[in-house]
Amino acid sequence: MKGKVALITGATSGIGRATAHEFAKHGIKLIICGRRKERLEAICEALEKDTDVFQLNFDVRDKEATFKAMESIPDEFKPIDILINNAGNAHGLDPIHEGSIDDWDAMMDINVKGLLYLSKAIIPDMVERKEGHIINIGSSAGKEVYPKGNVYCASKHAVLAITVGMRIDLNPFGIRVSSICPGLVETEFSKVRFKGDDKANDVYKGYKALQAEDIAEIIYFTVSRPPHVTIADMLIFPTAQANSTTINKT
Ligand code: NDP
Ligand code: 8X3
Repeated sequence: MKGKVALITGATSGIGRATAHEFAKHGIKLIICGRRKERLEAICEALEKDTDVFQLNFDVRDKEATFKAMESIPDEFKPIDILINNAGNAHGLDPIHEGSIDDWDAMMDINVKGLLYLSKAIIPDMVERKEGHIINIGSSAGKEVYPKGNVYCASKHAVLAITVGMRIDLNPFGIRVSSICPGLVETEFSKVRFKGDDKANDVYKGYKALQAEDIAEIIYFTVSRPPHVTIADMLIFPTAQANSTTINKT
């Protein structure tokens, strides 16, 4: 895998950041993306001990900024071999009749449309080269719907439908497409979902949640399979979790 190039969205935190570190250990060159510039700079500095890194600071909701960012990638970081569509979050946890339209817009614009913008910017070159691997970060929330999960679950169901669609349409070109679907992972996810409310602290209490590094290792495993092997879809729970609503808490 040494010398391959991976672009990771949402690399300033959680699963994306852990994946950047995991890839760097294996000498994969990195393009790391996120909105928080200071974090990008600090992460870049840490990763540069192990590999070459280029940072891109943009909001995936912004179509023009996304395409402009992709155009600014220097030749040393091309072609892009691996795209990790990871940027995303839940915003709010409310019954459908009480949900905020701003939250709904954020989830559909970031988790679904942002993923599509990145894909549109990067996949055509993979098609031309008949090579590449796209990993979309789905969720257990893309496979089931839980109370008050409504629009977040819808956004992740969409990610999984897009993943299957990509695998079908890109099949003639030998491009691998995978979805990785975690259950509860202890990241900044709940801080974002609950907008800083103390409720976020309770989500990972009373059991051992997945850690971002657990998912990063699985993502590396997925991209490092031999070229004839595609991991189409993987669902990963913490041992204490059986489904979205069954969690063995002490
Ligand atoms: P974090 O909140 O820790 O990380 C989210 C990342 O997405 C950050 O790097 C953030 O960067 C980036 N991001 C969010 N919004 C935007 C935006 N508008 N433009 C660009 N980047 C953005 O959460 P996780 O690591 O947990 O989440 C990563 C992915 O994993 C998400 O798709 C999430 O849905 C999925 N997931 C998470 C699970 C969990 O339990 N934690 C379980 C299953 C799936 P910045 O703010 O700097 O822009
Ligand atoms: C994140 C997992 O259960 O909070 O996708 O939706 S969950």
